[in-house]
Amino acid sequence: MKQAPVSDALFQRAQNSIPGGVNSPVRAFRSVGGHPRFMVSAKGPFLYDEDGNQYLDLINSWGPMILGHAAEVVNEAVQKAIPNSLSFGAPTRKEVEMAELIVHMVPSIEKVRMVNSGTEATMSAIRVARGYTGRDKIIKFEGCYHGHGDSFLIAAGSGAITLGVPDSPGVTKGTANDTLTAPYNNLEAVKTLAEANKGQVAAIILEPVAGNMGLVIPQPGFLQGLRDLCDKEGIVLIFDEVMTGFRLAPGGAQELYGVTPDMCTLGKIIGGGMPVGAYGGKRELMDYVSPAGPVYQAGTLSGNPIAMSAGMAMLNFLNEHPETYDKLENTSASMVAGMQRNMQQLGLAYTINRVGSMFSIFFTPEPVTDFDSAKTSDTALFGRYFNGMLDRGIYLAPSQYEALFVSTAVTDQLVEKYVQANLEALQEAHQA
Ligand code: KE4
Repeated sequence: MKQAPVSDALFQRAQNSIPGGVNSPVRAFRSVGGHPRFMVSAKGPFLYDEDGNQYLDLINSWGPMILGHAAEVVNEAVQKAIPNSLSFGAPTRKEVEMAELIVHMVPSIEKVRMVNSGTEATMSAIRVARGYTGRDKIIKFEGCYHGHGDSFLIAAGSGAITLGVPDSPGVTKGTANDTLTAPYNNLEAVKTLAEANKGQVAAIILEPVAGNMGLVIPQPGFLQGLRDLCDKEGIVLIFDEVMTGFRLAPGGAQELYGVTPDMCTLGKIIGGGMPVGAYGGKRELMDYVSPAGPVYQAGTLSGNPIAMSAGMAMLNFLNEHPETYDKLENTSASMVAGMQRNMQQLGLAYTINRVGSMFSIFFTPEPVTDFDSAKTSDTALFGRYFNGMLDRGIYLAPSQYEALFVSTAVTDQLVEKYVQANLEALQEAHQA
């Protein structure tokens, strides 16, 4: 058992001044037991905590650190920008260059607005859809998480389901009434909702590959079916690519699956580790955004020069090195193949879903294609497995309902270390 007395003491102390001792709920380890490790540094594939423990990182800041931690190309860009002041609150050349780069990389984006988080991006995108269509309702999918905006905390995934509050208190009935939900991968259910609310649905928003109920893959025809339905009904199709953007391909899941939404939201990798979100889409939609149009949205630190420097360094690298995605595919496929071999050896048959460098193991033998099937997982067993991996220096997402994110810093040797730890942690978790 890796001891972490300094982290434990810090966690105790943190509870006096921060709700739950953390600045984002899923970090608190509530669903897996034990106490969170307080990190002091990270480099490449490794995290280092306050007690000097080293961990192979498979969260990578929940996605952003696709090149591993403290990537030279990003750090150099930030160090170069810092002496010129951290913020102006005025337009800069970098924002124009960043917007042009995103337009170049992301198929659906003709114009883009920078914000400071994925939550801001999704909140703003549905406001534009509502302003443009004059309609009030949105359709989201059970288990998808689009940040903590009121409209989305209905059947929400990620930390909301991890902590048992998929429908958060504090969200008004009026707001909740305008959010309709359907099971992921169930096109008929969406068509029924759209028919029953004809002319009232402004947008359908989804994670084109879901990462917030664990990893759930869109079934053949699902994304295209939503595209066709939106075309038919005049509904704005929004892909929330905060997780998948720049991760599954330079142009995200919309490039990988060849389905182009009307708008898309971005975050995580786009900032290279700095707080950045963005929403963009067709010119006719984005020209509704203030000050070009009537839909108001603003932000003091939007397009911040330091964040733009980090984000542009990251996106330029990914744009100029498409071979990065082949490397991530090979590494991730090797990790999952090793896990499959381990389960065969142990006579276990749990479900593993993977797309590119995102994957999840579900402690259920059922195929996992939506929220209900994800919830057949044994979360207590997941908790034991998680802690077994942590003890072996492997840092996983502390929830059954999250995806893992592989970075280019994971070497073949580290794949072997991961696979060996997986074997031992699976064995140990089943002995308890
Ligand atoms: P942020 O507001 O946390 O930057 O982004 C919200 C968001 C929006 N859309 C998708 C698809 C997302 O995955 C997220 C945030 N992801 C979670 C991880 N499941 C962030 C981790 C956390 O909440 O601490």
